[in-house]
Amino acid sequence: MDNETYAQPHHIEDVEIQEWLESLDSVLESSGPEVAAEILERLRAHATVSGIDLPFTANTPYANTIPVRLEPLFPGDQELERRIKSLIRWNALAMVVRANREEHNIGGHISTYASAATLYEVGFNHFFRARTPEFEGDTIYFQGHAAPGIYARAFMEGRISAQQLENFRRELKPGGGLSSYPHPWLMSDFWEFPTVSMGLSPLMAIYQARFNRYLENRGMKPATDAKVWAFLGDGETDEPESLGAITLASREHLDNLIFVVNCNLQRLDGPVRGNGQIIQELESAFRGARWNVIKVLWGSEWDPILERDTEGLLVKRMGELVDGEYQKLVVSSGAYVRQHFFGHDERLLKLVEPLPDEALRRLRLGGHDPRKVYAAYKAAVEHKGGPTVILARTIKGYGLGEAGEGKNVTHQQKKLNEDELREFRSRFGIPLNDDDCITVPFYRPAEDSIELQYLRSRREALGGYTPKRSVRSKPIAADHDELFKEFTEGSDEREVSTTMAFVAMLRKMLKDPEIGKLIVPIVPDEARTFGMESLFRTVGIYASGGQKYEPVDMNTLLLYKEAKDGQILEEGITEAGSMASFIAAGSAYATHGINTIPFFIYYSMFGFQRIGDFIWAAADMRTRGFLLGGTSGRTTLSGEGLQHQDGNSHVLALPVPNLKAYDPAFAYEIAVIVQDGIRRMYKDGENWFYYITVMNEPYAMPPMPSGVREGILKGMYKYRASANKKAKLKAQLFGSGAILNEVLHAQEMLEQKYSVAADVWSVTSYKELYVDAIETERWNRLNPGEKPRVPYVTRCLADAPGVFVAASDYLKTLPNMISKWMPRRLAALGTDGFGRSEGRTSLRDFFEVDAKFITLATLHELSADGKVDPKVVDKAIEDLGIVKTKPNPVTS
Ligand SMILES: Cc1ncc(C[n+]2csc(CCOP(=O)(O)OP(=O)(O)O)c2C)c(N)n1
Ligand SMILES: [Mg+2]
Repeated sequence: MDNETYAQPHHIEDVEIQEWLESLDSVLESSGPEVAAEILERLRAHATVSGIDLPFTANTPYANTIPVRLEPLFPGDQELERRIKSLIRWNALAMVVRANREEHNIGGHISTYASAATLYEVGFNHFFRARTPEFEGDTIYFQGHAAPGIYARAFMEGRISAQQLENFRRELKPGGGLSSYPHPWLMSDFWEFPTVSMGLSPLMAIYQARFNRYLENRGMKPATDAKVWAFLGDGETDEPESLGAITLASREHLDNLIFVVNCNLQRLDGPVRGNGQIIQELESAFRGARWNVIKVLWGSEWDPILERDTEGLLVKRMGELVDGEYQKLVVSSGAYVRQHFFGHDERLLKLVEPLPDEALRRLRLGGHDPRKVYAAYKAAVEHKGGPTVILARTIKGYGLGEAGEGKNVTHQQKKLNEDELREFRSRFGIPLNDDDCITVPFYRPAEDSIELQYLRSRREALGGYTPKRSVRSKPIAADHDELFKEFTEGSDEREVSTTMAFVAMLRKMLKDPEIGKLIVPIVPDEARTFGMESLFRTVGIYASGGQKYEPVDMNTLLLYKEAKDGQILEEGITEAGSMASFIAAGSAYATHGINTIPFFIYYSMFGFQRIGDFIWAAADMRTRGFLLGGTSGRTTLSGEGLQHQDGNSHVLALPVPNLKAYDPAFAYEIAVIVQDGIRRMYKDGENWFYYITVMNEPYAMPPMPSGVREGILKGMYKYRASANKKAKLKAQLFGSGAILNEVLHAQEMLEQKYSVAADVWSVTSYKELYVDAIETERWNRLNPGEKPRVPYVTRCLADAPGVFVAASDYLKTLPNMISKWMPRRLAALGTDGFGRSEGRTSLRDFFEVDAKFITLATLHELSADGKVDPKVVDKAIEDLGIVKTKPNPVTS
């Protein structure tokens, strides 16, 4: 656009503008908003064809979206609600101040809830419906840093004791305390959703809302008008995950989804957009994504002033300020506001002439006005066809006065001095005298007070208290031995990969009368990579609107079939979105009382490494299900190079406490792990979830030897003992995943060429072995008088002769971390380093994990024990064709 010509219009006569505005008003009055909108649309079209270059804007003016005349009556007792809210504010503040008096630096946040109190209280009193046996209830993601306010309300409700409040952030105190933020792992009958790692909850909420529809469209739960509410910070929206999936929400017409962004214009360090306007920026992003956007910027006190502004000057002025200026204005005196905001234009000054300075100071923002917030929420829950976002303007640290209201330091404010406490007390009318108030006691009115009666009656009307988490599903009944039996029988020399074996298992599970319906296959655009495309036809891809086109491959067996009741969640290229679906499906046993069993299969490198924080949140949430790391193994996935070839994920799986991680080599191992996993999670109700790596290297799957089931689950078992009982030289070789075949090959070489009798162990899980060992060690430490227990790995190897050599497709640290519990020294081979784009054989040579290197390592260990002459080892290097000067894979 040519700025010169557009931004500097000819002088427009005020009277001319006035005429246009008046005629629009009269159309609005006589014919209503639709006709007015139609006229504006036509004007716009006319302007365009007449050569007027109107700039694109996805924004509306800096004003409330809902005009006063469309505001509904506030149905509650506003005064009583204000009093209740004030007490909650006090208790939320008290818990943080007390905790920090008790223990310096224990932390906690006052200012987030201070800004959001009205946003929550209007929700609690009028909108948030609890889960009941009859109604699934609304699903609410509370802003993590607002947790003190949510606890303070639960205290008023009588659900949390004063002692628990006292022990906020000190969970280990006698009688228990409260976790810093929403953590279902720590408070499993209270919190449902972990939200404090910012950006995760908005994305999880979107996929949760979509999953609710999935359950409905698949006939697994009745359709209801239950909502998913997600409360976010405005600073939080800078996380790419926050806005990353908003087009999915509109594309899926998720009118069961409401975002409330607490726009206090501040984050931790300072303003979110000091030099811009975060609200307008968010509005255009959400409108562009076809969300219903409701701005709640100005409180009721502004309405009469706006009404006097017949020329639209005030709204124009409101849109001119950058957030940094607003941050200052909202905490300034009335005189300052008059001079710096209204003083800009004589006509604006005139608008507020009748108001004293004090009244100007008290002009509230929309997010602090229950009537405005109520109107927005009502419009949001009634909106049809798509998601709604409410952009509510608030002040960070509202009510903290000198202690931090609107100040850049407010996020970190945890202590108030005596004057500040008294001031806060007076401002919110807390019935505490000057002396009492500085001890910051928790305050709960009498059980029969009108405040508590009102609060209870509101919650009763909405079905009970929330948040509240409970496990509502019934355990599944069967063990499904028959289903998994086939996979323990071997593939009869037919070469298949563990991925193919898993997919065959999945196909069979999908047909099972009990669990078939419960299975939720999730793929981020990788179904073909894993050979799952036949499932498209058999169970269909979920498409909420059904398939609106004839697929190009209609006449083939493997057509791309989408259906309203399709079972596969084909998420497209979003591991984060797929993980959010996994979380929704894997926690449905609690959220919905439905035992959905998610199987999320993905390129393993893009799992823990890319979306590790979602996996951590899934763990916190007690999510159940199976993560399948496909195309795994740094040397097994060939050709793809360093960004795809995964030798890391089993190490990254270590920190997640309730995750079982397996690197199986054979189909029967997968069958045993999956069957046992389903039993533990869905029959016995244990809080685990599973990570299983599957590979794309085809080889014959052997039948399951007898007596190995327990070993598979515990992490290791002897797969093949040496047939040579007479050999003097002995070794124990440990292999995992596809590298087990290299180990088996080395076993032969060692026996045939070097007369070493080696036993081969399949190590299915270093993590299981490690966890067992550290637990055993701990038990022994705490029970010094008792007979010491022996870790499983030590027991396995108690009588195992010879040297120990381990090889896997992952970092060497995996075998090394259990070596201290082995009776003797261990040599560990693994795939530390970046790697190369290469074929499998070359990669295994490069990383030194193939049969040659396993043989070499074994001979070297024997030589270190004085059992083999070093010259033999040197000769072996030559015979095996190992190049000593080859690059070091760890550093090259
Ligand atoms: C992923 C992540 N990064 C950083 C933080 C640390 N942190 C906690 S609160 C906060 C500022 C929050 O600002 P905003 O989202 O605007 O919320 P407000 O408190 O202003 O409502 C930051 C940076 C976090 N919790 N999560
Ligand atoms: Mg903020």
